[in-house]
Amino acid sequence: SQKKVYLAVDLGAGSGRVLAGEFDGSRIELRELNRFENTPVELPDGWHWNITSLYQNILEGLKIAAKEYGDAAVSVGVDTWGVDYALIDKKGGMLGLPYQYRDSRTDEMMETAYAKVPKKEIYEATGIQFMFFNSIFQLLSEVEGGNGAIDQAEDILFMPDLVAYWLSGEKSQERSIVSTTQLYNPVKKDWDFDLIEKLGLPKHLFKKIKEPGTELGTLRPNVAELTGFKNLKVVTVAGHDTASAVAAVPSDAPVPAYISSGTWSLMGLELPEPVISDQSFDDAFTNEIGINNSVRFLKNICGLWLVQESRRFWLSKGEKYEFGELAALAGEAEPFRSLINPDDPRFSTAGRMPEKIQEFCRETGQAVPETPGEIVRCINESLAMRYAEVWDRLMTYTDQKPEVLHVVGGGCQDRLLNQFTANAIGVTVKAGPVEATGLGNILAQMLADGAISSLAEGREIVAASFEVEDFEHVDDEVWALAREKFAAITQSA
Ligand code: LFR
Repeated sequence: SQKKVYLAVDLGAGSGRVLAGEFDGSRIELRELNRFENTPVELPDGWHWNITSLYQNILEGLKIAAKEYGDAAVSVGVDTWGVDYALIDKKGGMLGLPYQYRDSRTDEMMETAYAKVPKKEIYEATGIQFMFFNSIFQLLSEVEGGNGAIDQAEDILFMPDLVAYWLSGEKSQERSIVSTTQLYNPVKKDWDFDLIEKLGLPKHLFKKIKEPGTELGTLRPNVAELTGFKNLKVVTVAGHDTASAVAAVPSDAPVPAYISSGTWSLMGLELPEPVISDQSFDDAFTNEIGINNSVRFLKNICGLWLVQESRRFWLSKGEKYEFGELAALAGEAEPFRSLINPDDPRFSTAGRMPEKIQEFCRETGQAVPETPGEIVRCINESLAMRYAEVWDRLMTYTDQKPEVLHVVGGGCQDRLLNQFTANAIGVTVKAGPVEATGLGNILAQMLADGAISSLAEGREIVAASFEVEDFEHVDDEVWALAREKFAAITQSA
């Protein structure tokens, strides 16, 4: 039968890509059409995303797709990282470059918010873990800072919605990305207007929420002409990258367990309903929304940001290392020499990463890692320790102890980390697919197009189409000892 092609624009905090998913009726074959770096820029008012440069790279990818596939291409969907947004004026223009979520303008905004609405009340309304960069705190900083843009804004478009708007001319607010704002109520399944009002945020910005898989239209005439497409549809997908990644986890378990591994490690369970309790508040678990209103009950763990930032630091000193090289060096380094708490706040901002890691080790009275191999070994072991800690908390929320942990996304190529993860937790790690996010994006389009009739069917197709690699746990007592050491260090630091 005739192949159908679905195009995925997938923007991560580190890099972006345009992918084509060729579906022959039983399998998906993925092709990468364009891949590009995502490098934020520092301007006098702070850190921003270079979104127009990303947009040009997206158009380049679409041009290649038009040449390659023409009318066989059905639609395009866009997913990105969460929480960030552009404010839009009444003519549809963007009011300033979107801020990068790690920018410091949200400093102190958590306290400002809690003075208006108690922390616990915000959690009960939204079920979202508290992170300084959530849209709730970014927007509050604009209102409190007397930022002119927020007063002029007619619309707010989150990053995937912004790109879909530039492609189609249609504005939307899609449910999965909306759920990352911490202004969405997953029980009411709508914006929490109570919360929005109490915080003094402009209510008119928050519109009717669209489902993933909604057709927005076709490419704008200018975009069609530029790329060479005639009738390419633009469809909302699960616009939050993590939602798309988890949609493509090749699992048929009733409660899939996963890590979406990239800049962040998003570790959690997929549940049918949100869990918002005193315990989930204390444990700081989040309830983000996916396709069919499924819930990603998870925690953000610092992730390979630690390696990305270390690599960037070494590069600035004239030492260039590929990720594979660093993994090899880490593999040769001495085991369990030093551990860090990956989620220590000092690691959440950019810059000086190897030095910050050394400082942490010094302060906690451990051997100080010096070489890139020692530092990346320390990061990998520490991440595995942290995964095990979060896993133990997660398991208190389900009776069905999962025997398998799926690791998907770019970070699942880190084989050393996969093995450490299996050992530290005592489960089988199934690694892959690498492009889960792009695949989840494509599955939402296939659902919209009727090529598949359920997400379960989509997951079966993913499982049939892509290799996953199993990592069995090695039950060496050094891992149990290391976990004790880790607990002591993270409590003392
Ligand atoms: C991963 C991710 C996480 C979100 C973080 C910031 O790319 O989307 O889910 O917490 O980026 O938006």
